[in-house]
Amino acid sequence: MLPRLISMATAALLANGFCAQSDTLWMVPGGVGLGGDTLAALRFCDTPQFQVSNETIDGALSSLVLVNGDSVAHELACTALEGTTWSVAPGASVELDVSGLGNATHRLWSVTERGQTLGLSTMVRSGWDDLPHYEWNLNEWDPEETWVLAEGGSLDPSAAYVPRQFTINDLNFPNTLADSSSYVQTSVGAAVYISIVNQGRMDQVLHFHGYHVDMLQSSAHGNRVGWSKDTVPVKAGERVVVRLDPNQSGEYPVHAHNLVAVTNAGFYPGGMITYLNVAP
Ligand SMILES: [Cu+2]
Repeated sequence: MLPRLISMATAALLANGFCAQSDTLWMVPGGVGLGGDTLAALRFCDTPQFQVSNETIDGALSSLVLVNGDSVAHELACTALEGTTWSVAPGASVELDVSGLGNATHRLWSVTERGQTLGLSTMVRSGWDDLPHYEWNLNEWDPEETWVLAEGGSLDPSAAYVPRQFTINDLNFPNTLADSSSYVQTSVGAAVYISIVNQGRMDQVLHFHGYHVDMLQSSAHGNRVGWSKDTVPVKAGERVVVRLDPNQSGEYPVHAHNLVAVTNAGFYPGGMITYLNVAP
C-alpha cells in the first residue's frame, strides 16, 4: 500500500508543476531609452528577441541553459556556484546546475567589461515562495560608456564614473510603477518577500517609508539577518531578501537614499524609486 501512496503523491506533485526543470535564457544585444538618453544594452531574455528588462530566474530548477546571442564571448559567473566562471562563445551555450539552492537569492552576470557596462546581469531566486515574491534588480548607467563598449572599445580605468541613470529592473521612476515586480501591491496583514540584487558598481541604500522590513538574507551584512529595519544597504554585487508584513494601509515610497540615484539625468524625481501600495 505504501509504495502506491508515494507514487500517487509524486504524480500529484508533477501535475502541479512542482518538479524541478530546466530553463533557458538568451543573451541578446539591443538598445533602450532611459530618461531622455539612448543606451546600448545587453539583456538576459526569455526568447532570442531583445527585451528591455533582464529576465529573472525563479523556482526550483535543476539546470539553466544560457545561449550567447551576442557577437562576442562572455565570461559568466553565478554566486550559487562561486569560484567557477564559464566562457561562452558567440552562438554557443552553457548549462549550469542550479539544483538544491534552498532559500537563497543569487546573482548571475557577465563579468566581462562589455557585459557589466551593458547590463547583462540578473537574479536567480530559489525558495521563499510561500508568499508573493517581488524582485528588484538595481543598476546605474553611463550612456556614453555603453556606446564605447557596444562599438568594441574599452573603458579608461582612470576616468571618473558618473552614471546619469538609475534603475530598478532596468526601468527608472515613474516607469518602475508600470512593472509588476517593482511596484508592490498587497494589503494589510498580507506579507510579501522582496529580493534585491545590486547589479551595478555603486553601493546603494534603500529607504522604506511606512514600514520596517525583516532581513532574511544579506550577502554582505550577514550579521543583520533577523533585524527589522527601514533602511537597507545593498552594496555593489550584494543580494538581499526582506519580508514586508504591512501593519497599515497606504501608499509609501521606497527610494535610494543617495540624491543622485533618485534622478533621471539630473532631474528629480526619477531613478530608483518605487512604491508600496497597501490596501486596507
Ligand atoms: Cu526616505
